[in-house]
Amino acid sequence: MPILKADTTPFDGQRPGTSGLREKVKIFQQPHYLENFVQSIFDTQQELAGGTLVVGGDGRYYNREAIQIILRMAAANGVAHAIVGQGGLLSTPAVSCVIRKYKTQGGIVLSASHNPGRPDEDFGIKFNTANGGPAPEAVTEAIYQRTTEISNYQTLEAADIDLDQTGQSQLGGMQIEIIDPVTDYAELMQRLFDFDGIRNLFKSNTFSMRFDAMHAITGPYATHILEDMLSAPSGTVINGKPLPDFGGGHPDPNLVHAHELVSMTQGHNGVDFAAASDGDGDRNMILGRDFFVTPSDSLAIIVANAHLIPGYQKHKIDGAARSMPTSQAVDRVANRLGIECFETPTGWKFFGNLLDAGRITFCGEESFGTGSNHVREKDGLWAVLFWLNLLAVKQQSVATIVQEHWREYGRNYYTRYDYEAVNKEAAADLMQHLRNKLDSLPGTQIQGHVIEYADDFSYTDPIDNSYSECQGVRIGFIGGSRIIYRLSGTGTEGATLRVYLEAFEPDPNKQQQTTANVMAPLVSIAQELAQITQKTGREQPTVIT
Ligand code: G16
Repeated sequence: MPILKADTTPFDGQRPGTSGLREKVKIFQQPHYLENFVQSIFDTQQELAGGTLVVGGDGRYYNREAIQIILRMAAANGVAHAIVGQGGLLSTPAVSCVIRKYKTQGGIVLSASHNPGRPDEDFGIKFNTANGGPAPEAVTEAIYQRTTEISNYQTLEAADIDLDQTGQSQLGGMQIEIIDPVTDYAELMQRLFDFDGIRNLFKSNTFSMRFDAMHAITGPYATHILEDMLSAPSGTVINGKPLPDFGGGHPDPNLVHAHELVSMTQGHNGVDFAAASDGDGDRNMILGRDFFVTPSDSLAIIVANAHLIPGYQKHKIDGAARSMPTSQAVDRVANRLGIECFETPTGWKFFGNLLDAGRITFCGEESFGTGSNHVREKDGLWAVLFWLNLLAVKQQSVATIVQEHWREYGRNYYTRYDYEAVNKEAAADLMQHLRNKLDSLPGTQIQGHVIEYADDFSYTDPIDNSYSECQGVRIGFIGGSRIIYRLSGTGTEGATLRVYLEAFEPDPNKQQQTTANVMAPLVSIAQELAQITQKTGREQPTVIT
């Protein structure tokens, strides 16, 4: 099969954001756009030639077309072996699992995560390195630099591969193996959790659960693991069929977009436990009856209870890490356990070195992501199984587990305000305005609160000393409250301003207030400090989580 060398010219703006390159489908469909980015991966990641590459995506619109393009280019660029999920499907944590299990040289994940998928919506591509994790900044930057100077790419003239049959086939000099997307991942979960205990919980008839796959990738994973392997009643998984448009929904597991699931937890007939995952299966939302567990609390509770879970009870926990805007609840647990706790910039890629070096066992982010050293991605179903295992051991409700945790460690009230599709210049101006006054803020009072520190977060990786700056403005108050301002690195329209708010309450008698009430003063301070309405024209956020 002859290799074709196609001429091309660079596209602007192919620098990966928080998690890969995310753009509108129409941008990806431009001739050469995807090809330029993929060739830049092959040009900079030399070990892929002669090696093995994992390819899969969340099934969104353009997934199958993109996989055919990538496979032809992989073969033309000398990749020896490609492992592809059946139907082009692989969840993000499953890609990580497969890369690690088969010791491949990397993987390509096709997803725009929680962003909607339709011809007029979002698509994305991300390269994961041989450790199974998202490429670190040095790698994404090298790929980006290559996209700015690219002049040709290599492909094959060949018919499409049948992605729907498992088994082996050949494309030029490359062997392709289509695998069941669930098997390897399910085996890993079985090794970590007490499946017998969880099965007994489902058999007890006193426990009910719903898992919302949001018509995205976790449908087949959750159906197989929960209903087939763990004997949860059929119907436990809802919206379980992955659809290219996610059923018209927004596959973001939060209180706003997973409202159908939230309503199933409400009132006397509400289920005991509910969970949802996102487009590519790496996020999770945990709910009890009439109860929402913040992702930050979930991380803290996971670390505090790891000794109860088979996969984590044999060894001492190495340490924990959270992204900077994530609440400090986990810091309190780490402190009690006498383990290290790291504060990293937003982006799962920043956990990779710490996990590889054995400095942390668990990590998580406020953006509905939790994970451990079992893979190098955050893992939605893993978090759900962890909670199921915990419920089976403790035989308590979700609310009781969380409230007891608060009594013991204090409660970090937490909320996030997102202002989506804001004018880019206005958002940049708002951040600059904040940065300009950072030096003058410490020691001043605003609406009765004294500012203790104000900075623009930077991070030096303790393993390779790589340095990342301008990672978000932090304003800390005496008493432990914090306001953080960041511009999202995953949006595809204008800019998204995120405002993260946290208040600490050690007194058990004051831990049952509503988050909205407790946060109201901080919300008002956040508005005043950043002049959000004046600068963006927005009176209200688009989404509150
Ligand atoms: C990605 C990253 C996460 C990050 C999240 C939000 O998640 O992997 O580490 O917290 O984006 O990022 P931002 O605040 O910049 O939008 P996902 O699930 O979208 O891949």
